[in-house]
Amino acid sequence: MNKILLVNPPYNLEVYKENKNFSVHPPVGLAYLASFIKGHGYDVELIDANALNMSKNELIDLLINHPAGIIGITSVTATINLVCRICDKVKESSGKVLIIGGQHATFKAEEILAGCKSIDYIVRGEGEMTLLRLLNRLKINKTARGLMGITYSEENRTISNPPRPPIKNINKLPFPAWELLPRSRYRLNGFQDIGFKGEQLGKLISTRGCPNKCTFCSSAHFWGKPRFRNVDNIFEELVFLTQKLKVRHIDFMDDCLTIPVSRFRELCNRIIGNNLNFKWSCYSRVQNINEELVQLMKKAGCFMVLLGIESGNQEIINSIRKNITLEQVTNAVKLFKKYDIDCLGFFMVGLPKDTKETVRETVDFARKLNLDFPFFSVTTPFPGTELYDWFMSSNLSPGSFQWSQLSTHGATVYRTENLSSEEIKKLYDYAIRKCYLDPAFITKLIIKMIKNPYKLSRYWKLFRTFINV
Ligand code: B12
Ligand code: SF4
Repeated sequence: MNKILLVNPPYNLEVYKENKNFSVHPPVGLAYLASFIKGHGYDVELIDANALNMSKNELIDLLINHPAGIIGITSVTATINLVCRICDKVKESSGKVLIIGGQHATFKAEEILAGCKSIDYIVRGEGEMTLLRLLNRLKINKTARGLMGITYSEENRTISNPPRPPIKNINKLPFPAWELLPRSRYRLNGFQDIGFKGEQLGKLISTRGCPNKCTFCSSAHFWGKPRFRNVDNIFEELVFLTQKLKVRHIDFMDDCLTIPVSRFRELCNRIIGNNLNFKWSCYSRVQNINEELVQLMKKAGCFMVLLGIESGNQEIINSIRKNITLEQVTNAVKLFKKYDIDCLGFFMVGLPKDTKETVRETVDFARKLNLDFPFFSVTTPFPGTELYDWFMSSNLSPGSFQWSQLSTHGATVYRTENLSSEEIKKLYDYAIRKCYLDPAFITKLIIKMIKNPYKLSRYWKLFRTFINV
């Protein structure tokens, strides 16, 4: 049987020109695919070239010489150019079957195939079942004709088969194949890392999708109606991670772990009732946060929450359909701080209705909240979002541009009716300087460093990276 190799491309090094200060995350999506197809008898290997710090050329050599005849690579908008360059080189020298999947590939499948002839198949949307069905076809030399979820080329035509319905019961999926990942390489940045160091970091995702439909986010379009794993199933994975892999920090990657709140309460109580000895962090929304819930989270071992706040102006928040109020944000942050749970907040600069004034309000709000760390991004119209459709159909878009020009840390093509690309970039720099060079923020940072010397060098390096804008 043909061996299959799944690949996480080296984006830290090749896209972000990595400075070693940021996090290194496991590619959980690929690890899900690996365990699923392995469970169906396929011989699979996973190369996390990102974590292994490989260069593009080292990876290309490895792929060309690897015994696998089928290679699957993951892609998001930021990495698609890199993935296409890798595919072109590998195809040129080896003729292997090349499959790509992931967020960007899903929303831009036909465009990708038109520009990158070396890719054989694009798996759109949720990958497990579609990849398995495709491998089953390839095994018996059959084409992808009619295979749901696949885009491919046939006789110089690009064909997009109908989408595949999502897997109904995600409790039935096998857990990600951690055994195929270089576990000691994974770490979070200085602000999120609680000091257990690489080996013990675990990631878990218990939901596919999000019930909300923020205009800048593709989650609802990608995953469809949200599907939730049950507490028994999540707990089984927690036991596996903590007992078998000796993980001490679990980062829940759900778009919003605290929804639905009944499941979340049950999960916290299950963790409290069993001594698994780990701490955890998660993304949360602010609407359903109250004192009783925060107390429960603390008791269950939560040490950090990440909140999508986006703006400090209520009208801007309403315009992106975030469905939260500034008052809810303030109350939630106060409660998390009261129970000594670190609070990280995400903000966006250059939302469609933003003006210089509203961005300044956002920065003031971020400072007033007294977060442990405020993160800012330049608004970016990713395919699959309402923001993208708006941008592309407006007269603001330059029409054609490189995907690499869409960056969450600096606008080069994106602009709005009120703000030019240059103004957005300046406002982003302003936000960073104003927040990170604030004496109160620096004092807080120094206190944290003193409390946890392990973090000292990592905090310092990250801080330098951020202020170097
Ligand atoms: C964890 C996470 C990260 C982590 C780790 C990323 C990783 N490689 O796992 C970090 C922090 C590094 C990260 C960074 C970024 N991220 Co991120 N991230 C996520 C998050 C929350 C979870 C990813 C995940 O594991 N999902 C669960 C698994 C099961 O899903 P999956 O990875 O998509 O894989 C499934 C399918 O896509 C498909 N599939 C995927 N790859 C392949 C490959 C093949 C061959 C096949 C057949 C199928 C297939 O099958 C898988 C199983 O069903 C998602 C949101 C989400 N809920 O998915 C955003 C998300 C992927 N990130 C996003 C963004 C924008 C970014 C950044 C650009 C942010 C930034 N400010 O820089 C960077 C880009 C990083 C990069 N690769 O260059 C966007 C992507 C939008 C886009 N069009 O690109 C998302 C969708 C968030 C959102 N809703 O807007 N991210
Ligand atoms: S930004 Fe967060 S809350 Fe909004 S749709 Fe995306 S995942 Fe859901």
